[in-house]
Order: sequence, then structure tokens, then C-alpha cells
Amino acid sequence: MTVLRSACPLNCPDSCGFVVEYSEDKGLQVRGDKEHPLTKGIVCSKAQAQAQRVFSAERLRFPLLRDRGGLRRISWAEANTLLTDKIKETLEEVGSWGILHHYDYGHNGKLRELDRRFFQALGGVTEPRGSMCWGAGYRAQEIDFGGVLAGDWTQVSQARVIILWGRDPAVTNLHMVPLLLEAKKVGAKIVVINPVRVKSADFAQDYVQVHPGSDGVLAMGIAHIILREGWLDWDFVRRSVHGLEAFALRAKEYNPERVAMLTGIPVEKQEELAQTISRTRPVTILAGYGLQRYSGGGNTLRAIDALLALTGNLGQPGAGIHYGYQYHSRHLNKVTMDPQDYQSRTFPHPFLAEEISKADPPVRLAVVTRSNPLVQQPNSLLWREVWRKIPFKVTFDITLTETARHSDLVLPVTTAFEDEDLIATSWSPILQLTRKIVEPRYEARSEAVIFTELAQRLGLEEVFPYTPEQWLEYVLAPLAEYGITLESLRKGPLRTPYIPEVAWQDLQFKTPSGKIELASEIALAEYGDAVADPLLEGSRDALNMNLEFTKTPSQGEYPWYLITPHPHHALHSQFQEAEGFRLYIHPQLAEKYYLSTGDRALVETEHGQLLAWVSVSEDIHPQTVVLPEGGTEEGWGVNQLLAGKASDFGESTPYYEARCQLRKWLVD
Ligand SMILES: Nc1nc2c(c(=O)[nH]1)N[C@H]1C(S)=C(S)[C@@H](COP(=O)(O)OP(=O)(O)OC[C@H]3O[C@@H](n4cnc5c(=O)[nH]c(N)nc54)[C@H](O)[C@@H]3O)O[C@H]1N2
Ligand SMILES: Nc1nc2c(c(=O)[nH]1)N[C@H]1C(S)=C(S)[C@@H](COP(=O)(O)OP(=O)(O)OC[C@H]3O[C@@H](n4cnc5c(=O)[nH]c(N)nc54)[C@H](O)[C@@H]3O)O[C@H]1N2
Ligand SMILES: [Mo]
Repeated sequence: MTVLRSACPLNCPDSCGFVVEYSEDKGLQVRGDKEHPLTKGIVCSKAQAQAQRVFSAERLRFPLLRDRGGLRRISWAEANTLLTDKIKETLEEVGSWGILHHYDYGHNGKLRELDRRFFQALGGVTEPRGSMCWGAGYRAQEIDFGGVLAGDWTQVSQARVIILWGRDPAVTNLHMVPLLLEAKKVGAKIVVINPVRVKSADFAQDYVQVHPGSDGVLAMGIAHIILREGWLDWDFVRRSVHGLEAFALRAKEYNPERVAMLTGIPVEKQEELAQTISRTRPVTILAGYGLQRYSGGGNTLRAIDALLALTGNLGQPGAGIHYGYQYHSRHLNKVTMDPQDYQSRTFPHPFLAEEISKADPPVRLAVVTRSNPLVQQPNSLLWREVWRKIPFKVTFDITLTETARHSDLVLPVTTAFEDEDLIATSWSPILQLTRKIVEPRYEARSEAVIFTELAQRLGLEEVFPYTPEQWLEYVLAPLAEYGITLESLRKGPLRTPYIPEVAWQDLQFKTPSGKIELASEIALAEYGDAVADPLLEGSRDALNMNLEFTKTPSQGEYPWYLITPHPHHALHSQFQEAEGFRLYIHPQLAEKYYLSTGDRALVETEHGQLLAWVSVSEDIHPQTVVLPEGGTEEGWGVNQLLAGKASDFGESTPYYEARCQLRKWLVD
């Protein structure tokens, strides 16, 4: 039996430590690594599901080529020849922008980014820009603080107030839960702000059911009360805050009555929240990505950041906002090329399909790695149409995803158990390796090897001079001074010495003023008057919808909010237990449509429709349909219901800013 310490490669904050065992008779088993500093032996259901996938029938085994409507097995030699021919042909006929490379973070490994190096070496191709995930809030952190930093996770247990704002760690960040419980045990108050009474609300002392998309207004309302009552930390504000006056002028407009109407949160509750945030210290906010998946998402995060700035809750133990880290990227060598050495054409994520459809030069060849855009990008119906028109499409994946199924060439890649890679994410302070415990199944190949071979065939061998192991050594080279090497990481995960326990402890913010910027000249220059202030101009649409609701609930063609958050036992389109879609609604809404748990209902938006099983639950906001994201076995995902539109900052998609209608499905 072989036993190795390894790591989970999935796109998730936790990056669990694995102990992986393999033997002929027992197959591949994954357990949690008890010695892991953060995940301490606990793993979620997706750990073993990944191991099962290695040997499962759904695993892609051989390169496949489209042939008369089906996919036929071909050899790697044929596949490589075909792909290099297509690349050469596209370069000659339309240039490198005629190639689209779509990638995301289906595997967090650093070597997985060699795909980008390959396309950069071609001169730069067409690529997505912005984010499918967290872009609006990310940009907000950069504007306010000059960077995206957070304290070590364990700082949470030092907080006295913890706000889970649009985030449900019990579902999407499991290992945060013990730290929250620890904090609670020693007296911390946990508050959940979410339109859904999520799992994490079970251990919170306070649950606040906000209208979808209205958190920015709520934060401004709380700021209004803090300013009105003079509950600021004046010393902190004088030393570390820029733009208080301008901010205060805006906050003035958010009087509690107006805020109550827009958010559904009564005045007394707003006052209580203002008091909690400003009277008890330290305060930590765990801001999720749900609350920034609205067109005003960036401004929402800025308004939330402002609450911490006003009350001096930054730069101290147990205080601050957890959104993400930028630490590893500053300390590791990158496998991608220097941006000066290539010129790509980029289109924003939310509008990729539209942009590709009218691109000049046109996209002739599309290559997809580490992602499933036909299901996960917004506007899936348009994606399919645009995708069909691209003359040659190639997908690298582990299984036959919906995107792979509609490709001309499908290439089987290795899983996290079949090669070595480095996991260093924007969420976890831990560095760790995935380890090769079994030989690649069938004819699966590691992308580091595939792209090196393709580069050789195209005469680009100078750009790919290393073996995968040498690449890992190269990436880790700057850490030698801390004693972290490939060899030391093979023994197990390591906490990085360069991540301070407390973020911004020196209060030297990386903004032009050196302070937290409640008014930002950069934002003003970049986004103009309309979106550069916390007035949440960007989410006006959502707010107007709220107002309409308050006046005339359930009127109009698409009267209900539709949110599509992350599934508990699945990850986006992966590991879905294909029994179709499931939607969650409040009993009041169910009653209106004569629906009960177990019925089926048609969910309709302006853009599409789908059929889902109904679950009725008191936990759901009464005017909201919750339909977890992902896809079904037939390949369709929730994004057939959603259009591509832009967030105020960061070019990410406001997936949750949608409206729908329900109909009871009577045919069966
Ligand atoms: N099990 C599991 N874990 C995951 C993932 C997964 O698919 N499955 N995905 C991983 C990835 S890529 C990411 S980005 C993270 C995301 O992690 P989270 O940010 O925790 O999760 P999301 O599902 O993106 O959205 C979070 C929450 O936002 C709430 N929400 C929606 N609209 C609003 C609103 O207007 N206001 C407020 N206050 N809340 C709102 C939803 O009800 C949901 O509880 O999770 C990671 N972890
Ligand atoms: N409606 C709605 N849509 C959303 C969201 C939402 O909340 N609501 N969330 C958004 C968010 S936060 C995110 S992060 C995106 C995620 O979007 P995607 O990253 O497209 O999501 P996945 O379905 O996880 O697809 C990842 C694919 O990578 C493959 N893969 C795994 N390992 C490897 C590897 O080593 N090499 C290659 N080539 N492939 C590999 C997996 O098998 C899988 O098919 O979705 C976004 N879409
Ligand atoms: Mo994400």
C-alpha cells in the first residue's frame, strides 16, 4: 500500500490536507490529514468523490475526435498533430487572436497555469478578463485599502463580533466553522446577514434577513446611524481614514426609514446593528461573494469596508474583513510570461459570448481548460449558439462535461492523484502539494506535459525549458530563504512565514493617500461619478425593484428574486447528484402557486426557463426563489436563466441580480 500526504485541488477556500492511500485491492482512499494546520483531518464529501472519479465510468479515457455527430477515439499523436495544425492554420489565416483560451480554476495547481504560458508564447490569444467569481468585491478592496489582504483565519477566534455577511461557511468554507464556534464559546456574538436563513445561522445569535441586493444600502444605513450618534473611533479615523466628509454627506441620504423600505430591515434592527458594530470590539466581517454578485456589488463591499474604517476595526487582532489574500502571488515565481512579452485580446467575463460573436478577427479555434463555460458562464443559451459557430473547439478535462460534449477534440487530463502540483491559493495561508499516487489512468496526460509537447511541435521549446518537477522548483525558488522547498513540501503542508497574523497592522495602506479611502480619486478616475461613490448607483436597478416590491409585492411579469448560490455537496457543475434542479421557496410563495415539497415548477426569466423540484422552507426570503448553481446530468445549468451583465467594478457577473416567475408543472 502507498500512503502519501497530499492536498485538495478544488476551487474552494479550504484546500484540505489529504492523506491518500492506494492499494490494488482497496483502490484509492482519501482521508483528512490530521496534522494539517487548518483543516485538521476533516474533509468534505467531495474528497472521496474525487477519488472515485479517477476510476469511474465517467472518466475520459482517450483523446476523442468529433466524427459524424459522435466522438471517436484517436491516438495522442493524431490529437497533437491535429491541434498543432489547427493552431498553425489559425495563426496564418487570422493571427493569434483567432484562438480563444477559456480557463478558470477547476484545479488550483500552479503548474495548471502552464496552459496560459503556452498561449502567451503564441503571441497572446483571446482570453476572458475580469472574474467569474469575486471580481467586484476584489476591486473594492483594492480601492479602499490598496490591496486584498486578510488576517490569518485563526484571528477570527479573537473577534468579539463576527458578521457572516453573504457567506455561509457551513457550506462553502467548512473549516472556518470550528474557529467560529471557538470564538462564540469565549463570548463572541455571531451575526448572519443573508436573504436565506443559511446553515451557519444555526449557530449564530442573530440572523438578519435582508432583501437580495440591498446590503450596500443596509451598510450605508448603519454608517448613517454611527455618524449621527458619533459612535466613531475618532483617533483611528483621524489617523487612517481619507474622505470622511464626502462619505458622511452620502451617508446622510440613507435615513433609517428609507433604508428600512429598501432592505426590509426595521429601524430598530439597524440601530442594534450599528450599536453592535461600534460598541463591541474587535469586529471581524467574513464577507462572502454572494453579496457582490449584483450590479452594485463593488460599492456594496466598499460600504461594508467603511463600517470597519469608521469604527477602527482594522489592523488589530480579531478585527478586519476577510475577503481574500494576495500574499502567495507576491512571493512565488510565476509560470506565466511577462505581460510585456505578448499581447492578448481580452473580453470581460460577463460579455464573453456576445464579444466572441462579433469579434474581429473572428475566433476560429477555442481551447477550454479547467472550466466548463457552457454551464458556468451566464447566458448559456447564447454561449451555445456562439460556441456552435466556432469552427474548431478543444476541451481538456477529466470527464465529458457539457463543454467537452460540444467540442471537436476532447483531451483527457490527469487528476490530482496522478501528478504533482503546488496548491497556493488566494484563500489559504498554507502551501501544499498534490502528489502522484497512481499512474495516470488509461491515456490521461498531465497538462504540463501536453503543453510542453505542443510547444516543441511549434518550435517554442525555449519557452518550455523545464520538466514539471523543475517548474515546481522554479515556482518555489523565492521561498528557499524561508527553508521552504519542493523537498520540504513533499513531507507535508507548511504555513507560510510571510503571511502576518493580522492584516494592515502597520496601518500603512497602499492607497494614494496611505489611508483607507472612503472617497477615492482612483475610483473616480476609473469609473466616473456614477459608480465611484458608495451611493450604489450601480445597484439602482435592484433597489428600484425593491421599492416596487415594497409598494406592490408580486406584481409584474417576473416578480420574484432569483438567486443561484453554491451547492452544498457539489462544486459548480462537478459532483452533482443528477436528479435534476431543485428550488427552495418560502411557504407563502409556495401557497401562492399551490406548490408543496416534491412538486415540480417551471422557473422562468426573461432569458430562459427550466423545470425544478420544489422544496418549501421557512428559511427562505419570502419573495425569493433559491436555485443552487450547477448543472444536471443532461448538461443544462441554471445559467440558461441568466443574462450577462456587468458589475460596477471588477468586470464580474451579477449572477444573483435576476427576477423570475414560477408556474406549477402539472404534466407528468
Ligand atoms: N460546497 C461548496 N463549497 C464551495 C463552492 C461550491 O460550489 N460548493 N464554491 C467555492 C467557490 S468558487 C466560491 S467563490 C466560494 C463562495 O462562497 P460563498 O461566498 O460563501 O458562497 P456563494 O454561494 O457564492 O454566496 C454566498 C451566500 O450569499 C447569499 N446571498 C445571495 N444574495 C445575497 C444578498 O443580496 N445579500 C446577502 N447578504 N447574501 C446574499 C446566499 O444566500 C449564499 O448563502 O465557495 C467555495 N466553496
Ligand atoms: N449562476 C451562477 N453561476 C456561477 C456562480 C454562481 O454562484 N451562480 N458562481 C461562479 C463562480 S464563483 C465560479 S468560481 C465559476 C466556476 O466555474 P467553472 O470553473 O467553470 O466550474 P466547474 O464546474 O467547477 O468546472 C471546472 C472544470 O474543471 C475540470 N478540471 C478539474 N481539474 C482539472 C485539470 O487539472 N485540468 C483541466 N483542464 N480541467 C480540470 C473539472 O472536471 C470541471 O469540469 O462559476 C461561476 N458561475
Ligand atoms: Mo468562485
